[in-house]
Amino acid sequence: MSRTVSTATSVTTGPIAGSTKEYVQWSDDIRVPVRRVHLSNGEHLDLYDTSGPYTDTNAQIDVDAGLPRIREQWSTGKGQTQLDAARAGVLTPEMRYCAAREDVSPEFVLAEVAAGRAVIPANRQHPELEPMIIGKAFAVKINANIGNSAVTSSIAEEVEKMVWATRWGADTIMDLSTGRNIHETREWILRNSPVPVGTVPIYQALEKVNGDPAALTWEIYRDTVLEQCEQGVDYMTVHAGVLLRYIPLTARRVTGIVSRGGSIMAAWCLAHHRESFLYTHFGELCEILRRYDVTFSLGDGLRPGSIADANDEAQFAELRTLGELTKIAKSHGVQVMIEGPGHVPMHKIVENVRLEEELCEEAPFYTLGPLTTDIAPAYDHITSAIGAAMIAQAGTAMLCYVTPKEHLGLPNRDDVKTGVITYKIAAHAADLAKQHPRAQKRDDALSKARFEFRWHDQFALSLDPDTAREFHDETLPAEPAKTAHFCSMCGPKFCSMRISADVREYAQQHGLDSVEAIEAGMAEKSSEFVDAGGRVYLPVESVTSENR
Ligand code: IRN
Ligand code: FE2
Repeated sequence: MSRTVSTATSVTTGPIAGSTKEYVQWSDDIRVPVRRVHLSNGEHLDLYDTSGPYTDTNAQIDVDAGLPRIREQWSTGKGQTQLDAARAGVLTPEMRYCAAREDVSPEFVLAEVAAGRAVIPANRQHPELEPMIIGKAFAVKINANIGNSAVTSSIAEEVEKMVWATRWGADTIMDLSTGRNIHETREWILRNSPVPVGTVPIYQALEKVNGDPAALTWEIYRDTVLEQCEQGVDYMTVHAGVLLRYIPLTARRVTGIVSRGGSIMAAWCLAHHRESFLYTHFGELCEILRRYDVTFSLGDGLRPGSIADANDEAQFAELRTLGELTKIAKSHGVQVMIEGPGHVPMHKIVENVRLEEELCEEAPFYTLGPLTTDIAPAYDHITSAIGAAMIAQAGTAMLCYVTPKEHLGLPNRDDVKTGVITYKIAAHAADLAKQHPRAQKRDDALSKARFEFRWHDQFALSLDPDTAREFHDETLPAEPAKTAHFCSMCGPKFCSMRISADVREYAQQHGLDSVEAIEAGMAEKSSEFVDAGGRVYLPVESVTSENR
């Protein structure tokens, strides 16, 4: 291993409150992780789990040694990519693993991969990976971007951000490190990451030429890609759709080119007045990625960076080129997803999915939000989660998170958690709207717990049990309040949940069904009201504990 920098790192371990990490044995060679939520009524619910061994109390975590290399024992087809195998009708262990996690048949996974509607980003050199699938027929996934910049953050912090992001539900992470120690940072992240790791190789290539885009060459880029493939990167953003002739289309935009990779390639094209080397060498690039089964994430270098620029000619011209490149990549047996915007007002969101599917053969769409308004810096996790939920409902397969620091600075650990939880909400809301068969189970379990005042269960089933509990305990910290039939929002008298439970009880006692009970209860209340003088506001002295 080429790790020269010691991290002396410690990462967050231990189960998420109210749950344990379990493994469900699916077949001789495959056991899939679940987060098992234990409920006070003796029931339990198994949830999709992205957190790796870090939440397993029985696991020995040694960041220096890296995670167990589970895929080493698997007999993945020699020299075949997942796409090749699927097309040949061969079920790989990775496909079976994904099927088990998603609770669908392996044949269904195979069919979606073969059609290019789903991808399994799994570099042969990343044996620590717990494989996952990205496609619109499966649960919507989320990605968390981490990575240091030249100005801030150490390797240890980045490893912890990866562990932290996956703990809260990040399905993949992207290491967007720039500055020094890019290679070492990535090595530590990869050897410890249970989820696919994505990168944008042009960032490291740019470091190699001291930040001067004009000094980039195909050879420098190619060698960087090879270096990252060797390390085990599972998918790579490649901004190969930024063509020389598209650059003038951005001239009159409000925010020009906002993609980092897009602007690097535009600068290169203009400096040399030549077509992008990513485009002219695309076939060669396919052959490299194919050898490792690295998945393309074709970058949206011309995505809109403001509401004013959404769905413009530059954006859609690039998308057409990405469609052309999708076909080429697939003809080489390489898996592909397509990156999407950006900043898009709500009424222009669905059009993006429709066009992507039409132009790119329904390759999984992977979007950055989109932000639905530009006016809320510091709250762009919210402006973008609105767009993310909508675009995922329309068919986006993976959402790239946005943190509260978007446009403002590098996210810290708290921002990472906020971004992940916010995007889990968007993804899950979309799963519900798409009527994903398993999605509603969790809502139903939580609602039932809420209605029955099982506070511990409500916390345990929530996306962020720690914060839910903390908020509850701010006003009612005592243990008896964990079974009390109210919280401090409405107090004991005005709790709608308590009142409807009372209505049910009334019905049972009087042998009535609920509608009758409500009518009878209403009539009883109404005569109480009339008897008390028929006034909405009573004089203070007439208020007793009975009619308050
Ligand atoms: C996702 C969709 N569109 C862009 N992204 C992510 O943005 C991409 O996956 C990567 O994490 C980052 C690349 O940013 P630039 O280089 O396009 O700004
Ligand atoms: Fe932006």
